[in-house]
Amino acid sequence: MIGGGIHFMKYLKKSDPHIAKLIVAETKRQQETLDLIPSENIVSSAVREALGSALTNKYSEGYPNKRYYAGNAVIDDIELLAQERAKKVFRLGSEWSVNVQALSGSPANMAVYFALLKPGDTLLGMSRPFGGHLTHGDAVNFSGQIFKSVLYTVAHDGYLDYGEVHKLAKQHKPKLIVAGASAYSRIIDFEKFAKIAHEVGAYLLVDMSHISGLVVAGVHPSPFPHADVVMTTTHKTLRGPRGALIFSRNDKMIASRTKEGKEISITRAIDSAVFPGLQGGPHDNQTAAIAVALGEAMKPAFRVYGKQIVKNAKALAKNLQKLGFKIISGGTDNHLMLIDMTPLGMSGREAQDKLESVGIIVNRNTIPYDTRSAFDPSGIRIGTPSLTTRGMKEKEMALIAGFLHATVQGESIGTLKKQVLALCRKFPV
Ligand code: DSN
Repeated sequence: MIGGGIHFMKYLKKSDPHIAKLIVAETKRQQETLDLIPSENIVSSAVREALGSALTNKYSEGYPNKRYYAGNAVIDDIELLAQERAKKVFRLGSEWSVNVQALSGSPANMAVYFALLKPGDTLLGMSRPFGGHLTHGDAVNFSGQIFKSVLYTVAHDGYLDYGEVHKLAKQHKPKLIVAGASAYSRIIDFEKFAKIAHEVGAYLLVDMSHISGLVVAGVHPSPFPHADVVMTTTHKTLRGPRGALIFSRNDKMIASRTKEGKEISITRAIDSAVFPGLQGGPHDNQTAAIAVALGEAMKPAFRVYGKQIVKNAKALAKNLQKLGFKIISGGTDNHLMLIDMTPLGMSGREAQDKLESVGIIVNRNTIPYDTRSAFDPSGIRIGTPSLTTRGMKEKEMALIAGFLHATVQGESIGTLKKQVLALCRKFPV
């Protein structure tokens, strides 16, 4: 059965069969392939119902109890509940506030930068080809164009080099240090980042988008004891709809942008940067869906889920290594890993295409010190959040490692495709 039961897209199928057909095709693709892209996940039907609800019809510029349009009493309750749950999930005290309106991770980071920095200020972030994110100061992104970005890398062993971060911070005196990654498989030591930030008088932003579900589950150290601002997207290991949360310390002050430059909390500065600085009306259906996902993340089952993501990633890495794959840094502590495909005689792009032909979905990725381009890099990035949501465990990771190996060895595409499909059917979305 495709999608959500007999009523699935009852109206859409009638009113716009073309789009309905495409949605069915994509749903089928998701059901019949193994998704190893570590930033993707599968949301619950409850999250999807909230996303598809009447809340999409409302405009609610402003914040709870301070809206510009009438008719927002219910929306206020929803946004306040989302905030309350976000703080509960990460066990935060009254010194933390949270903004739930940013539309996704990049606009959320942009809001943080616009709140804390002025154009031309220096920020220190992780270099994208070494595992960082575009918005952490990359030259092709606003973050590397509006601000002076200085980028740290990882050492040749694939681990973060905190000595290098310290050296660059002392040399460039950034106003903001960004800790967080999108292709780094090891624990990030937020305490070390905070020490460096304090020494040079920088704010510390932790972008925990990739690992926030692991933080909830207690399988990655929490950034909250150390950071001034913590941003997470809601759709990765946290398993919610697309969106973002910006947590900030409401007891830390900054000069406002007004002529008088009076001191305001960084929370207020971030709220103003989100609205009216960068966005108009929030997506209230998305806010409700985030609240639903946070409600799910509060349940004991989510902790089990987060732990299993890491167990599965470790099992996958071990099995792949046994089969001769070269995993960057020699393994993983979290939900993902990078594989250097060049010893197997292919680029990341070739590997991505071959794997897709048998129904295994990965993304090509640069590896540290890559000599190839981002468009045709040396590696692939794989992870386990989505497979774990489907209920797969260590046994299936061994099977999947075997599929990856057989595929890159050039075994029969038809046979492998059938085996992948059989596994997908055993663990339906
Ligand atoms: N595109 C996301 C990822 O794959 O990590 C980050 O924005």
